[in-house]
Amino acid sequence: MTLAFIGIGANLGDARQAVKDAIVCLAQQVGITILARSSLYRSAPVDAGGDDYYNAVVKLDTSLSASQLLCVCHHIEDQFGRERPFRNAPRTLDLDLLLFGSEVHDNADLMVPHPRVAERAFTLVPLLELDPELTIPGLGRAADHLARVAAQRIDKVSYCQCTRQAESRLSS
Ligand code: PH2
Ligand code: MG
Ligand code: MG
Repeated sequence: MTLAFIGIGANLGDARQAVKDAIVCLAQQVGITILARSSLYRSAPVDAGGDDYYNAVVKLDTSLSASQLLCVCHHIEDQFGRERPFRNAPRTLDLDLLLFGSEVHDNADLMVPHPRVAERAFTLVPLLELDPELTIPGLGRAADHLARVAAQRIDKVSYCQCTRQAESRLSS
């Protein structure tokens, strides 16, 4: 069994709902046990256009290999209607294999750790929420990379919109 982290992102269609549904979908896969999920975050697009993204990270235990897990991720992206018209195009769902135990893979089909995992607040911040002591193979302590992403806008949002609406009704 291997401990892995998957980054989830979406900024097309009902992106907020897609991130939540993707976690349910991952949890239903054979060979995957979700151990924890980060908060839901809203973030400004990095190296990309379109609307703000919704992002989250899940921590899971898996009996799959890294390439099998990536294959499951791509299959789920397809089920969510993912299209790839150009690099970093707005997307209905993006599932990125961020970390797979201590494994390092560096080939065109499989790059783990994700090459930009420590350069982006939308992956680094939720990862650190799940494990403040996390180390990234080849990069050391994840927390040491936070300063580099400090200028990237990212805000924690509630998973449940209805609760917030109810709260604001009560307080008004
Ligand atoms: N994904 C990208 C490119 N830029 N920006 C944000 N905020 N969130 C993302 O998930 C994201 C991005 C490519 O996968
Ligand atoms: Mg991505
Ligand atoms: Mg991707």
